[in-house]
Amino acid sequence: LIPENSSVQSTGRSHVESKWTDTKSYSVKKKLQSWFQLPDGNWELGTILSTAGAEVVISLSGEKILKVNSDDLLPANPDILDGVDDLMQLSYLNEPSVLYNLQYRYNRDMIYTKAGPVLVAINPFKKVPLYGNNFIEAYRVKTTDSPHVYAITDTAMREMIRDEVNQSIIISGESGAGKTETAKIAMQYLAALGGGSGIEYEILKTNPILEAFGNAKTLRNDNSSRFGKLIEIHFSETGKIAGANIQTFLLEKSRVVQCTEGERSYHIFYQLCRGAPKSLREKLYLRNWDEYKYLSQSNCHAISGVDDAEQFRVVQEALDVVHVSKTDQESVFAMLSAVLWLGNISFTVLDNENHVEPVEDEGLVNVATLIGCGIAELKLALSTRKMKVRNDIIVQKLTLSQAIDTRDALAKSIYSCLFDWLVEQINKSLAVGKRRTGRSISILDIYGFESFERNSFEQFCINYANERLQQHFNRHLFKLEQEEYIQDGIDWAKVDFEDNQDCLNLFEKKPLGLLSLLDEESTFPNGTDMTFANKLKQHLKANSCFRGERDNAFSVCHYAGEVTYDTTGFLEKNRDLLHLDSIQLLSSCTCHLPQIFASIMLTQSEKPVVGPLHKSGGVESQKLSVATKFKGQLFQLMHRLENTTPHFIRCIKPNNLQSPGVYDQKLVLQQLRCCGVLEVVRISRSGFPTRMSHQKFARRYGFLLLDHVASQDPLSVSVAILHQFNILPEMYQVGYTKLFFRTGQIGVLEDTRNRTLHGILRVQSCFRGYQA
Ligand code: AOV
Ligand code: MG
Repeated sequence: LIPENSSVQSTGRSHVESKWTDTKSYSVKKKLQSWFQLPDGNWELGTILSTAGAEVVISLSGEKILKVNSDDLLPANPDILDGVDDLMQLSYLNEPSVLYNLQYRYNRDMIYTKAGPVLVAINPFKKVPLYGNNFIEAYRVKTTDSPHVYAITDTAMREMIRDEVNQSIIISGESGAGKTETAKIAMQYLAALGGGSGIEYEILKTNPILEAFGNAKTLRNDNSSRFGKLIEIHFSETGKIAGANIQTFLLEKSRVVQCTEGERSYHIFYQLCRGAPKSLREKLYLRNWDEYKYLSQSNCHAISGVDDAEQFRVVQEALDVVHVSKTDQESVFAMLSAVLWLGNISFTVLDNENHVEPVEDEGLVNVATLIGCGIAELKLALSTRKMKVRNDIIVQKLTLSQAIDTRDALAKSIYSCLFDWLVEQINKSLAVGKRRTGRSISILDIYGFESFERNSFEQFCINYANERLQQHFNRHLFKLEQEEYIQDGIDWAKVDFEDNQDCLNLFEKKPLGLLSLLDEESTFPNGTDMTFANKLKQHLKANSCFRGERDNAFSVCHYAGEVTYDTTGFLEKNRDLLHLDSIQLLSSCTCHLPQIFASIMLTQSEKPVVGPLHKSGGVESQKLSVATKFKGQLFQLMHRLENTTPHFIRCIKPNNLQSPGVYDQKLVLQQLRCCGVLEVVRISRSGFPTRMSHQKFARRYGFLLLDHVASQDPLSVSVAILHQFNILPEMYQVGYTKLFFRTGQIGVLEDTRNRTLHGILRVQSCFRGYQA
C-alpha cells in the first residue's frame, strides 16, 4: 500500500459534490478491502477478488459480485482500526471510512469521536449510559480518556488554570443536532468540578427556565432553541465557580403570534395552561390552551413524551432557585395570560373604509385588567394611531389589518420584554459580586442552521449567525493555524478549506449587501417585500452566493447548503415597530412588573427620531433595525470569543426522524462536509497543533534537565530538553519564536513535569514531618 498523499485539493464552492482524492494514491490489489459507492450514493464494503488493468472484480455483502472501475473504489482501513476514537488514527482518511467509523461507534452508543482537536457528537435520540457522577469522576481523575463532552470541558478547565486565559466551548450543528443538550452536559461537568458554593445549582437551574421561555417545538426539533445563548461561568483563582452571566441573542418573537402547522409556540404557554393550580387559573383568567387563538392555530399542542404540567412545576421550582419571588412569578404568569388573551381580541368593522373598533368582550377586559390599564385606553391604542401633521396631533383610525398588526406587535413586545427581564433577574442572581474572580469559561449554544419549505426573516437571521460562527471555526482551525506556520517559518503542506468569506460578504458588504439593502428598503416609505426582493436581484445578481428566484424570493448558498428565502414580512420584521400609542399604553399601565417594560422605554430614547418610516406616516420611535442590531451583537460576540481559547464541538444529526438507531449516511456526510470535519483531521495530522514560545518551553521544562547546558538562552535550553526526552525530529519543528509539536508530543513532558513536581512536594512534606 502506498500511503495517501498529505496534500488536499481545493474543493471549490461546489463542496457538496466534492470527493476526497485518495483514490489515486493507493494501488488496488487482490484481497484488499475497499469501499464501493452504490447507485443510491451509500457506500458498501467489499473485497477485491481480481484486478485486470483498471477493471476490478469485487464481492460485496449478500454474495453480490460486481465488475467495477478501480477509480470508483476507495481504500478501506484494516479491521484493527474499526471504531478508533480519533479520526486522526485512520490510515485512510476518506469519506466512507469516516462515515463507517462514526457509524461503528454510534451503533455501540459511543456517540463521541475526536476529529483532531474537534469533538464530534452524534445525537443518540435516546438515553445513553455516559453521564452522571461516576463518569464525571472518571474524567476528572483521568481513568478514562475516551472522547466526551466531559473530556473537552476538562481540558478547557485545565487550560484556563494553566495558561490563565479565558476559554470558550463553542457548540455548533444543524437544528436538532444536540447543541443545547451538549451545552447542558458541559455545564454539568463544570458544576461538579467547580461547585461548592451552591451557585452551581443556580446555574444549572437556568436551563429549564430559559428553555421554557425560549424553546419551542419546530418541525426539526421538539425542543428547538429560538434564541442564542452565551453563558460565561466565572471561576475563582482556586478553580471554584464564583458566578455567571448569560447573554441572549435575538429571540424569535413572531412565534408568539403565529406558528406553522405542526409547530408550537413557546413551551411556557402550554405549561402554564396545563400546570397552573386552580387558584392561579382563577386569578389570571386562565383557560385551556384550545381556547386561545395564538395556541390553537397550528393544530399542535402536545409533544410526545413531555408532560407540560409537570414541567410547569419544574420551572416554578427553578425560578425559586434563582431568587425570583413568588409575587414576581405570579406577575410573570399574569403577563403570559395577557399575551394569550390579546390574541383573542377581535375587531368590528365600523365603516366602508374598513376602520375598526375592538370588540368589548372578555378578552379585552382581561387584557386590560392583567396589564393594569383602562379598557377605554386599551381600545384606543388598538384602534387608532396618533400622527403629527406639522404642529398638530391628529388621530387616525386603523383599518382591520393595521389593528391586527398593532395587537400582535403589542403581544410580541410584552413577551420579549418579559424574556429580557427574566434573563436580567437570572443574571442578578448569578452575579459574581464582590467575590474575587480569576478566569472564565463561556459556553455558546445558538440556534442551528435551518432550512424549511418556507424560510423567512427568522431563518435569514439564524443562518447568518451560523455563517459567522462557521467563520470563527475556520479562522481558528485553518486560517490562524496556517498563518502562524508561515510567520514562524515552518515547513508544511497547505490544506485548503471551504472558506465562507464570500457568503459573509454577501450579507455584510456596504452598501450592497443583504443587510444594508434590507435596512435601506426598510426605511423607504414605499418599500415593500416585493421591491426589496427586486432590489436584491438588481444589485446582487453577480454574487456567486446569491440567486434571484421568482416573485418575492431569493436564495443564498450557505456553507451548509442553499436556502431559498421568501421576503414576505421581511421589512415589517426588520423594522419591528411598536407604535407610540402602544408604548404610551405600556408605560402608563399599573401591572405589578412595570420594570418589564423598561426596555421599551429605553429603545424609545435610544435614538429619539421621528422618521417617515412607515407608509402610514405614523409617529414611530426610530431605533436600530433588527438585522443591524443583531449584526452588532454577533460582532461583539465574535470579539469576545476571539479573546478566549476555543474548544469546538460539532453536533451531528444522524436522521431527520428524531429517532434512535437510524444512521442516514447521506445526511451525516452532508453535515461532515459542511463543517469541514475531514479537513480539520487532515490539518491536524499534517500540522503541529501544540506550540509554545521558546521562553515558555524553557521555563516550564528546564528544571527537568539532567545535564548542565552551557548556554542559558531559551532556544538552547529548549533543544536540550527535546534531546533529553528523545522527541523525534519529525515530531516537532523549531520556529523563529516558537516550538511546534505534533499531537500528543507534549503529553510526555507534561506527565514527567507533574510527576517530578509531585515528587518534590512529597519529599518536602516528608522532610517537614521528619523535622517536626
Ligand atoms: P439543538 O439545540 O442542536 O437544536 P437539542 O440539543 O435540542 O438540539 O437536541 C434535540 C434532541 O435530541 C433533544 O431534545 C434530545 O431528545 C436529543 N438529544 C440530543 N443530545 C442528546 C444526548 N446527548 N443524549 C440523549 N438525547 C439527546 V436547535 O436548538 O433546534 O438548533 O434551534
Ligand atoms: Mg438548541
